[in-house]
Amino acid sequence: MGLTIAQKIIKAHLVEGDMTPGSEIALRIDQTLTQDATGTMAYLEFESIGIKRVRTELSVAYIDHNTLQSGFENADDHRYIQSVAKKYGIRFSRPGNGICHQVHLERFGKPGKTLIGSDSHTPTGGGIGMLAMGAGGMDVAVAMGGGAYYITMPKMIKVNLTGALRPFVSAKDVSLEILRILSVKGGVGYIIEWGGEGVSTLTVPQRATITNMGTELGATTSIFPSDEVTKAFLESQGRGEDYVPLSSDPDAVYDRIIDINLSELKPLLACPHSPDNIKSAEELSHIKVDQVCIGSCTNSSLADMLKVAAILKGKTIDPSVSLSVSPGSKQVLTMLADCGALSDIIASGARVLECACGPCIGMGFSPNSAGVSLRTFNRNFEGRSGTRDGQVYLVSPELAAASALTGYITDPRTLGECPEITMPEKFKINDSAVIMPASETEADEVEILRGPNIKPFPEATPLTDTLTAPLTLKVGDNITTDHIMPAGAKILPYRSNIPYLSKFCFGVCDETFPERALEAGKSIIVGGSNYGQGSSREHAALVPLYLGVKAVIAKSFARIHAANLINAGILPLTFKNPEDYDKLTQGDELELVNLFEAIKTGSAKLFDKTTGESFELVCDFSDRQQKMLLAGGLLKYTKGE
Ligand code: MIC
Ligand code: SF4
Repeated sequence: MGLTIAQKIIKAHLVEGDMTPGSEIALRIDQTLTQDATGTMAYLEFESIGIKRVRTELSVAYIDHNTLQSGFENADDHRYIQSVAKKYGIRFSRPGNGICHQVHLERFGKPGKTLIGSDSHTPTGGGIGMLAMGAGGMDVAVAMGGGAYYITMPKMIKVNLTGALRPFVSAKDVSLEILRILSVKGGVGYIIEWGGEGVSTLTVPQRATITNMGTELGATTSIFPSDEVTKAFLESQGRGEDYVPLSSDPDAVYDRIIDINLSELKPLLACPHSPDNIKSAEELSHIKVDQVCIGSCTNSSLADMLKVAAILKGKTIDPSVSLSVSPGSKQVLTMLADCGALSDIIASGARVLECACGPCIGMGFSPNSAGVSLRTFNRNFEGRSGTRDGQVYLVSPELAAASALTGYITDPRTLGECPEITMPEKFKINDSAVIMPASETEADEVEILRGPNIKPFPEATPLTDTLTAPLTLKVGDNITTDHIMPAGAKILPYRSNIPYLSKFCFGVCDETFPERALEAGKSIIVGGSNYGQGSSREHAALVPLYLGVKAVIAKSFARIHAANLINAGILPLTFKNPEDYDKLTQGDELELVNLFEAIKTGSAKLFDKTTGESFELVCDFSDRQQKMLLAGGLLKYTKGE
């Protein structure tokens, strides 16, 4: 039987397990990336493993999230990460060099390689034919130490593309269309492979926009073939030697095939507050816009910025709109400046921000009260923008620029002729903002610089046979890690300080939770389906661990968060009968007995001491996960404690 592209890369990197969907496999990891909001924790964990040098082909530490530096905290964390990178053999991408995924695509990604990153949008690398996955910081730490990365062997969806995008229709609209078809849960347990004759019409940055937002489908990752377009992209980046062709076998088998005709797509928007709440621009043209933000790892390539500049050229934005533009990398910004397009953007009235995540993670640029904000980003979860009642719509750069001009949601096709952009044959290469590590001989002399913001991470305790604890919080479906551990300008600087962060845990759902959990000492959380979707932040597991959460019972879990819970020694359990969810009430006293036996057999009994009812739970863990839970989490298991 033939293989898909992803299966070929998996086969070439398989160190344990067999490739039967649903079973656990271990993969050798060629490259890792971290960003600063998850990086400090990942490097503290790496240090605690006690390895002298990273064992990957390439590891890069990016600073792109916490660049506001409104106090000493971030600057200290950046220094810490820079010193760790120097000592342990990791390249350090300075603040200002750009958003990790954009820079990685430009300068480091290689077709056919495996990449894990402590950021959920690491699948952006699938645009260049990498098997790139988001992971918790601890998993990245272990991979840097040469350890394998464990995942459940995914099933395969193929999206068969035909036709070509029409003027003013964008790769972002392809992402929104697949979200409309599959929903934020539809990709869970799958790798999404993009194929068909339409693929050759898409550039690498367009493909990367699509694989980037595959994260919003809950997919393990998304991947494109590596073809002549990939080759030309690598050559334009001066990296022609990194090219290898990659395609699926003609008889490769997919679990599901979805057809999308690119020629039939039109400009779309994801409406508040979920990336799968899709409507067309035509339907929403009456909505007044307060703010427009262009950038993020989804839409900040040179081509995206050039399109925006061409639409804005010679025009002024509507007086009631505030427009921000954040180019994805220093390379993009420099080239925009060199060709004059940056002047067109500035002249239109836009506020040009630095090459970083910025507004996407609520680092400034929060909308006004109940403000309508159109963003070329990938997530519009409630409160993520920093304004609790902000109404965030996810859109293409073309739609964003058009709406900034009119002040209303505007189908860019109404602007008339689509401006042509010319892409350069060669990109401007200047890697001076990537600092190389010390050599192995000099590494011993490098001192690690720790600031007072860095507090030790909480340690998990080994599983006990009986767990009696109150249900301190019951939440609904599609709870994101932004609900569990919010980000934003006020909180993000404390990513290295779990005790402080804990005050904000579940703040969007129930501000009283942290106090209640601490008072209870031990507790259990109940959630609906797709619990923990979104960001890879392991803080969404480490902070509950700090607050004494021992188990989360849900209808289903998102992949990275379930792994983070187990890594932190917290039990993720699912209801055998999802309707039992309705029978549990916040405040009930719950009990789980014979847990040692239960994790072996895969089924546990939950006893509700308050109502006297009992329920069946599924606790389907691999051998390795069972050992991790018994040891008290991944670090203790890795260190053999
Ligand atoms: C995000 O987009 O939510 C983030 C911020 O990039 C996160 C990582 C984090 O929480 O630090 C992600 O996507 O994993
Ligand atoms: Fe940064 Fe936003 Fe991309 Fe996350 S989604 S990596 S915050 S740009």
